[in-house]
Amino acid sequence: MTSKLASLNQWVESVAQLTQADAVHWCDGSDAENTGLVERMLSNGDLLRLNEQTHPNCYLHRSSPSDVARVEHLTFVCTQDPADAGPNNNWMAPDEAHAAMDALYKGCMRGRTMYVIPYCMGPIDSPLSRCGVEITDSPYVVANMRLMTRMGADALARIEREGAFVKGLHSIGELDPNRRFIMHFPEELAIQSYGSGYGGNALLGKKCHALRIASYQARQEGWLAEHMLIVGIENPQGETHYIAAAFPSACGKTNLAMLIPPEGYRRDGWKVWTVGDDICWMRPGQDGRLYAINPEAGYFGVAPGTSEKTNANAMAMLNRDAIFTNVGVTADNQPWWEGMTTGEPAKDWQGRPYDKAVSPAAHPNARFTVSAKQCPSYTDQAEAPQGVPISAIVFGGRRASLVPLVLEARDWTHGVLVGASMASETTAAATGAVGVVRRDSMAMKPFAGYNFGDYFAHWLSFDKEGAKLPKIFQVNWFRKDAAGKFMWPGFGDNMRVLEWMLKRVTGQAHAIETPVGNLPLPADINTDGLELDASTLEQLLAVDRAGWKAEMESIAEYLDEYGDRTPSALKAERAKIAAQLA
Ligand code: SAT
Ligand code: MN
Repeated sequence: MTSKLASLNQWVESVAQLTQADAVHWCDGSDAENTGLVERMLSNGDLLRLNEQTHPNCYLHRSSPSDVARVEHLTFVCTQDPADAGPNNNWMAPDEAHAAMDALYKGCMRGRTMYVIPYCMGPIDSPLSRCGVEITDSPYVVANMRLMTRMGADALARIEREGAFVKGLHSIGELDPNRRFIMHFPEELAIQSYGSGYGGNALLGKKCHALRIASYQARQEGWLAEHMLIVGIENPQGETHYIAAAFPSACGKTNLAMLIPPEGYRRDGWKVWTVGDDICWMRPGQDGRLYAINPEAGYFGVAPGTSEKTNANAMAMLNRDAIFTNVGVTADNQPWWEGMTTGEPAKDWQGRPYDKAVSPAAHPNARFTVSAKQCPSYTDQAEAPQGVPISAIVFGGRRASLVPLVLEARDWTHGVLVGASMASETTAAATGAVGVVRRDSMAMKPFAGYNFGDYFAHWLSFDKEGAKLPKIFQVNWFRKDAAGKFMWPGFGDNMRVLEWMLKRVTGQAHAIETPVGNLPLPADINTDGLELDASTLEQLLAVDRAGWKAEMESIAEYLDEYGDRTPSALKAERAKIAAQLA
């Protein structure tokens, strides 16, 4: 098979030549195709079948032990001018990167089948969607892309109509950490990845396309590609407001997107609808509001910590048609990970007999892949071609101290500063040290495909005549007390904070003004049925002036890292707050 698009056929042909693939398979996305791929992976050990009674059509993939997370130090943005990639990215000259990648790709698919995956990020019929083609030698990648994107014949038809697509080339190579690169060429709308089979390094539609390349395109075209979940909150009056929320990887986006409200809320008629759990593309609509789509069609979520208590919706969607990567298994071959409230592990993520002293059962970054439609809180608004209108944008990091439970930005410019100065403790989603606080602007540090200074300016540019922009908030679910214990229960109880935000949006809730933003008083947060002593909530909502003064100094240094590219309006906003704190 080939396509009706000469440029696509030529590219596929040239990759087949370079890689010397044994066979070329154009993916149509059909069930029959998937069944064939699964059979093939079951026979070569890429997949293991899980308990068919409890988990029909569920499979386990054990990745190479040194290939379990994104590799930020091996991820590059290759623009002609290094300043366009910015200090927030690793940079390599495009010619040099192409030469290095061509050398790696040369003959790398000998003895392997090369799969051509046409995919669409976003609903097939949405003007906000964008398409790509990933070429890969990994059937595991094909099976995951089938769950994570709209993949196959319909996507190919759109690509043939539009004539343009993002070119992604991926080979697992030898899975050698010393021969591994994730390269982005935003000016060519191209991605080249080699040597890793793991999620964000290999499923090129996700972080590589939908964030790094898309953020670059979005700047040129006047929209935003963000690392945000999208959730709808329906109040007892039946009105649904949509919230887009940015958190770094492994900080609870999936749980917040699928939140189950506390009992009292459910009794009163509050409901939560899941549109997306990781990526959000937004564009101003005719009416000046921002409209968002989830470019993905599935969830690639962190398994450890997911339980009936923390995310019952996720548990309900994971008992059929799912792929598990690097989880443990019970004696009767059910998936198992730390935090699960039932069962016990027999084997760890590497297939060894479970021994707590040797390793956790699941790798801390173990993942599940599943179609979004299997989530009980899924809404068909996720398929709406025009997207959903966004009422509030939330920025949240993991901060043991300083940042209060919630604060509201005074206006858009202040909100952009709040997002730009976000910081968070690092997690197991990327290789490297865990728990180190670093700046992670808009949770996009690993994902912005261009200079953060330009990115901040792009955010500010949305504040123009006729715009009806969402309110911006900052949250911190991760405050710890002196004993190192989390102070806020989080999970379903985060609904209490969302309620305050939405009532601010509709003008029904109270706030006090402080130099760092508008905060609720403890009495403004609904604590019915919550076991939390008054002094804890007071501390969670307190503004530590001395701490914030130091934070503002540190933010000034951070903004300076982007030199002239940092918009002066942002620096002025920071200076204003620092002066008020003094
Ligand atoms: O980058 S992944 O897609 O592997 C997951 C994440 O880090 O958010
Ligand atoms: Mn993510």
